[in-house]
Amino acid sequence: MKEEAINASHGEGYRSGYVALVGRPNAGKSTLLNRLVGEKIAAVSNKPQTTRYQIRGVITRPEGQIVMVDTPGVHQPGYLLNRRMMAAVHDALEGVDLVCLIRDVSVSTGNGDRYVLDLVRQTGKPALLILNKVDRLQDKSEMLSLMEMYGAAHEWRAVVPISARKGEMVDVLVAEIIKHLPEGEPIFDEDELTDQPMRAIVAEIVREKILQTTGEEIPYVTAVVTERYEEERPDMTRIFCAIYVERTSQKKIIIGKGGERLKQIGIRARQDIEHLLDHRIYLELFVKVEENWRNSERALNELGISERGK
Ligand SMILES: Nc1nc2c(ncn2[C@@H]2O[C@H](COP(=O)(O)OP(=O)(O)OP(=O)(O)O)[C@@H](O)[C@H]2O)c(=O)[nH]1
Ligand SMILES: [Mg+2]
Repeated sequence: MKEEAINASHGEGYRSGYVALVGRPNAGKSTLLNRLVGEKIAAVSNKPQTTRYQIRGVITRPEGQIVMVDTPGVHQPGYLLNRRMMAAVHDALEGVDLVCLIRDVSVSTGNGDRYVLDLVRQTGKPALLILNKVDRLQDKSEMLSLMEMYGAAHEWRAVVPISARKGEMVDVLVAEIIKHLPEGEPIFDEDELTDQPMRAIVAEIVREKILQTTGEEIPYVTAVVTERYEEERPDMTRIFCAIYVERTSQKKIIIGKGGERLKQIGIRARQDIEHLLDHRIYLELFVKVEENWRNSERALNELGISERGK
């Protein structure tokens, strides 16, 4: 009886599976994930190396379900933090049914792009090529040479030009991805959007606001952890987040003159978190100095950036 009910709801030919989004830093992976899920679950910024661990988003359609795994941008690791970020990429590639290479069409091809291409080829898994940021191209024919180059290097199941920011062609992309997944039942409940706990999403939103309101140096030395998350009433959550930096001078930058920058970070983060929770919150942020946390195993473990990249 139960089986019949499941078949009746999903029908034959329903497809589901895990899909990895890989690419260079800044290619627009997290923007695409948020767009497909319909909520902000991953931090986005114009600074490279924004994403630090795997973030899974669930996209459910009548034809199938995609569990999309967003990964850190591929880069050369320096600190232990960066080695763990790259471990997250390798781990994601191992665990998925389909790989999506996402390429920013508005920047020229470099060694990093060839490296990512090799990484995808080495998996031996079916792969899709996503050409992102087409809205930034004056002349769409510029894309032809990219298509030629990538087409000569690998046999793609499909090549889909999109704008993740504007949402152009993303429905076509979803349909294409589902087509290449194995037949199977949904992996997550329909109303689940991510496997990330709220505490982690909140920390990422705060970090995003820091990245968006500070200059070049701060993003790399900042980490955020939600220390307390108290659901006081159904319509009121109290959240306390610690912002880690490596030096007192960096702490001063984040706090800003008279506390102004930290206040702005808090206001912006609160708006997004309230939108996500659909009720008001109390958000308190404080800045802590932890020297060399990027090379500290203990600090990284506490921040949830584990060896397996999850
Ligand atoms: N014009 C334009 N900008 C985009 C598009 N998609 C993403 N961006 C911008 O590109 C920047 C990087 O976006 P992210 O989504 O953070 O990129 P990412 O690939 O997740 O980056 P990492 O996490 O650092 O690897 C942000 O400023 C986005 O707003 C797009 O389709 N068009
Ligand atoms: Mg990202």
